[in-house]
Amino acid sequence: MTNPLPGIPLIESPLFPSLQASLNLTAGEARIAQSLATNGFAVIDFPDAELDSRIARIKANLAPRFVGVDLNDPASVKAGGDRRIQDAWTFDEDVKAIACNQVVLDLLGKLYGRDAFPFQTLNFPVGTQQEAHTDLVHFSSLPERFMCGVWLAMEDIDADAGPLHYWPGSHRWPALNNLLIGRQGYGSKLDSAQDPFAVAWRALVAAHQVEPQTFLARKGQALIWTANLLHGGGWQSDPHRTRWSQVTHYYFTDCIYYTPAFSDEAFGRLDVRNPVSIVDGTVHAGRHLGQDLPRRKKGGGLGPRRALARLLGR
Ligand SMILES: O=C(O)CCC(=O)C(=O)O
Ligand SMILES: [Fe+2]
Repeated sequence: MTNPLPGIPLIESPLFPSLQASLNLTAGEARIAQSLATNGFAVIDFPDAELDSRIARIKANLAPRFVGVDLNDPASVKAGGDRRIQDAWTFDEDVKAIACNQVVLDLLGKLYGRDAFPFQTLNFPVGTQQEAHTDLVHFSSLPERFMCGVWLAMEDIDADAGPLHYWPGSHRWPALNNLLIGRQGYGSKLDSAQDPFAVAWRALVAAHQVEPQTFLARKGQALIWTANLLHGGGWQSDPHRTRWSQVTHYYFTDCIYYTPAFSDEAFGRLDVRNPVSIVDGTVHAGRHLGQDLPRRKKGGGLGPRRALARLLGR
């Protein structure tokens, strides 16, 4: 069947049930697809025969780099030390190998209907206790939702270590941006890009009366989340626990990439991103239907508004 809605990721499409037949999914892939479509997340065993040794090397390499943190006493992290390293793939081959896992890339490509590429890694030695959010307010695309996260447990994670939690089905709630919350964001400065959306997310949780689920992961399990799934880091009730984990954020090809929190779509003012593929260093400046997003030239070139208008053929 030809897909009449190629601008919606396959697993998020209302047409997925009829499109699925032409995808030749294995039974395992079909289970993952079903979980992503229904719940907005799916749990997998991370497909890497060398995973245990990679994890051991990553911990040894990264532990000394968390400035101000003694990982024999994880409570020290709460006293102001680093709790994450962004883009360790630039100096750690094992972090990079996890981000570039070919089985995961092939799976995501099949389930979304466009090629996936990893563009950011985050490594955590302890729980983040990050407020509930969707990744979509940080990393969106045109068309929408061509983004996902893969969160890997690098040790067994108990309830008191601040596990990942998420609201099943919340990926079907409105994809919040500044238009929806009545805010102008272009050029604004925020300590955290997700802060202005917190009130609306709380209201949506209350309205849907959905309880969060907690991922009590075994080492080597991973959770794929869709761009609009509400998730966060749970409360770490035991400050002495580590919670080693890696998140890789993925985009998909042939999209415009931008940050909704700092954009005003109504005025055509997009905070455009040019994500770099961790696989091969390719810069993915936005593209739509194979056509590049015209670059804004300094001193009188195309503004984002004219650029978008031209891109859309107007
Ligand atoms: O690991 C966590 O607690 C949350 C991380 C997260 O939300 C993210 O990296 O997008
Ligand atoms: Fe997130």
